[in-house]
Amino acid sequence: MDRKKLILVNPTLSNPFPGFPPLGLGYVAALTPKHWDIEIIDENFEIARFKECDLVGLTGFTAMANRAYQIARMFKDKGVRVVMGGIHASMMPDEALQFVDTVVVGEVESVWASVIADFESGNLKQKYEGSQTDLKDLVHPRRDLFHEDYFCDTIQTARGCPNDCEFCSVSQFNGFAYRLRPVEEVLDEMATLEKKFLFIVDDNIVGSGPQRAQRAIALAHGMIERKFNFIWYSQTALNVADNEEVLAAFEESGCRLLFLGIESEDREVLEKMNKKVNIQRDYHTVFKKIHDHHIGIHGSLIFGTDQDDLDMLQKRLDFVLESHIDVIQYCTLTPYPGTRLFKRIYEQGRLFYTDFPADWDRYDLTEVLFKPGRLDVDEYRRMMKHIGAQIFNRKAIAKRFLRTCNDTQDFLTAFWCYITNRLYRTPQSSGSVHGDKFWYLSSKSWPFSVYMNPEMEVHREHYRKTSTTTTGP
Ligand code: B12
Repeated sequence: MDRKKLILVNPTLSNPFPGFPPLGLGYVAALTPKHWDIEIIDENFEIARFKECDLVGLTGFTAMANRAYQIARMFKDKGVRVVMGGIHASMMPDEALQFVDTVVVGEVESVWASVIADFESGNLKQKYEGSQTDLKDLVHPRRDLFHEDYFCDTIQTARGCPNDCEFCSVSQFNGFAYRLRPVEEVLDEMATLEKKFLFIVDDNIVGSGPQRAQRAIALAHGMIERKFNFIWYSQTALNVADNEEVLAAFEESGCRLLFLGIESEDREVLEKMNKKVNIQRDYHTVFKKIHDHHIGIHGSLIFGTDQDDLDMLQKRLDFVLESHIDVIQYCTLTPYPGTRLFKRIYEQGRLFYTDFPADWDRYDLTEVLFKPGRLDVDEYRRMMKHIGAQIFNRKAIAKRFLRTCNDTQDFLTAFWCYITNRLYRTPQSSGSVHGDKFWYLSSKSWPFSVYMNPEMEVHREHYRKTSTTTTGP
């Protein structure tokens, strides 16, 4: 059979810190038949330029959609067919089809063989709908194709989320049921990993309910028994602290940082978001239990909700500074396509920018995209500058470092948290493409600035200047 060439592209113009490899593309590559040569062009490291090939596959978050469409045009102009998958194309397939030949909606596993076969027989269709994959016997992503400079490995052990937070697109994309990979299969895949740092990309590693907790414990125990010695990080929810055994197993297996969607300290805000898992929980008790296991807390907060006024924002800031969260990440409430939030704000006619796709460039969690309920937009922007300065000034970061040392009694955890806080000081690491950002910032964050590729910086600057988003308030 004739050899063919597939180029997979990870368009990530705005991220100067190449933190995590594009796992989705690793899966696409793993499912591609052997007579195809595959190359990943990863814009975390190099600018995508035209190269001869038979087929191109693009992935992309919403904020990267326009860059993905630019790349599609570059290849299509030279007669190469382009397929797009991933979260944005799945939520906006008809939009994507204006720029690419084919869209894969949802998970790729059930349809990629047909995409390739149809391409080879000249019958490539416009749309393929992937079903929710049975995670038993899942292929291992082709990590050998990822850029060698990634400092950590990533792995996925489950898909789907039963929660239905208004702002989140995960359940729309992966479904409401947790689908779990068998623990032994996950451990077998972990055994192939070479890096010391591991990010388990699950949306909630402990899920909900005792059965899921037992599975999380089994996974951690397996990591201990097989002596993997990873230093690992994952995303979870406040219920992680419901079961002491989970935290003990996580600690022993090398977990040093957990991402928690805190969102807000205010009950009404949480109720309106439908963030049920946070309501009626005592944050301080949860944080203390996690810290007692030498694990740091990477807490994510949302500002700009319909309930917010200046007092509420000040209260959230006071909470976040005093709450013993070790790494603080915050954003402005962003209505991503496919979410109930987008539907509501769009139907209420409240979106400032509706020239899509151009305006997707603004969907990086830093812009004010609609008027927060009780605030004037300028007032909100001023307040957010103040909040950014309070959270990310050098003194605040240094103070947090000392507090993390004290809370976790673990220097590695504290150092990791310190570095991550420093990273959030950069406008780029907030994922922003435009100016007028709230991140309080210097643009260099040792030691990660060493990864910055000057050519990429010039390219990003050019993209910022030529981006055609509409002007808002
Ligand atoms: C890990 C993760 C990250 C990591 C790394 C991402 C990376 N390099 O891939 C980090 C921390 C860097 C990150 C950053 C951000 N993230 Co994030 N992230 C995730 C998370 C939790 C898992 C992603 C993942 O690896 N999934 C596993 C892989 C296997 O799934 P997948 O990529 O979807 O791929 C499957 C299919 O989509 C498909 N597929 C994917 N690509 C392609 C390509 C082709 C050609 C085909 C055919 C198929 C295909 O096949 C795969 C297997 O079925 C998701 C939530 C989620 N559950 O997906 C959020 C998520 C993707 N992130 C989200 C957001 C908003 C962000 C940020 C903007 C947040 C921020 N500002 O901090 C930034 C954006 C950074 C940037 N520069 O663009 C949103 C995206 C919403 C949207 N519409 O854009 C999500 C969905 C979370 C959410 N709650 O809504 N993220």
